[in-house]
Amino acid sequence: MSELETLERTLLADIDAAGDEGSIEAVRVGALGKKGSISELLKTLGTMTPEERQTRGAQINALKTTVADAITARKSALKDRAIAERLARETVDISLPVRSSPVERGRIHPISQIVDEITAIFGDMGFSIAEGPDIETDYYNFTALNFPEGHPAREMHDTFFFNEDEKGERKVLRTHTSPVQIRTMEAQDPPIRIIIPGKTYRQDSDATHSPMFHQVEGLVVDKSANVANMRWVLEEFCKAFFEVDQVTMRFRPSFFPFTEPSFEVDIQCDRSGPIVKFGEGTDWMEILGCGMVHPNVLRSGGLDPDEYQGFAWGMGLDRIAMLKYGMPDLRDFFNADVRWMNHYGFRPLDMPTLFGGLSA
Ligand code: 2NL
Repeated sequence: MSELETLERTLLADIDAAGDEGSIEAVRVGALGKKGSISELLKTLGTMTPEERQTRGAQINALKTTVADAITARKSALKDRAIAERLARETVDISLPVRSSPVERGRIHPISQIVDEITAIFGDMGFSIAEGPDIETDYYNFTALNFPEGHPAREMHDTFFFNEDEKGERKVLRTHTSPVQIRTMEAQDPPIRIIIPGKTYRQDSDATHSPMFHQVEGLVVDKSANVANMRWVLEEFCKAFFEVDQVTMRFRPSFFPFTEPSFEVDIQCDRSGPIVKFGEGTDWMEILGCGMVHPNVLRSGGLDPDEYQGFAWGMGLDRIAMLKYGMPDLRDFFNADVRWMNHYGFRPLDMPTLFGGLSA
């Protein structure tokens, strides 16, 4: 057997024996690499006579082609085998549950939950929701609400003012949602029964105050609205909201520029334990302010105070939400921390209703 035939047999046997892509590559380098056995043979062609080169050269090149083809075929076979093995090994467990949908995993922010609860309660009493702009004119935020120019109450609101516009007017971030009531009175004839949930702004920031906070105000205007009606509405609201059968409420005289008379309202509660309990106990907690709409405010809304009267109230939502759902720090409300939301948030499909329970 010639030297070339021996080499061919050895190489083909090595190729056959190579069990993975690493070893077949080693065979290729050993034969066809720069210093491989076949490459070394090709280098000897230069030292041969032309006749020798014709026969020997052809033989070496034939050997090279045979070996290269065998390597390619073996490589492809090994690749196929690897894929087949992987397919046999890897299985998809079609019985695994799919990841739940965002509708299941998402959470409703406690403030949104509180707004949904309050609108469910007042919606049931025949109120509708009104909304208005966060950026207001000085007129709607103050003047129309019976805050005279230069009155100290304007300063008390710690207002965020915009720079003067070309007309010399300074817009404000609304300090309460009351401008929406003025806009509603202008646009719609009594009877009016609306609640206004929304964002409000004051320059104040610490553990219990955020420069942006949430309010719900309410307004009733008709020909006979009175303090007794107001008291009933607010008591019904508190019973539904705190999910108790009875509440005891205390109406203390107070002052707001837009109401006369004005009251601050406390509800009786028990603060001795770790969480506040409503409808029992001997403590009082302030939850809202209210009053009969001031005649000047009715006039601002285009209504004749000799024909119409109304009552209104306002409550801050952030503190109420902290109380109802036991969240210790107001600042967490606005940190957008998904862990906090998973803990305190509400399931999106559990819409609060009076028949199904508000926060069950
Ligand atoms: C509070 C007190 C209150 C009102 C808001 C109101 C609005 C109009 C006319 C009359 Cl247009 N009143 N709103 C009335 C009384 C109290 O809010 O402590 N809020 C957090």
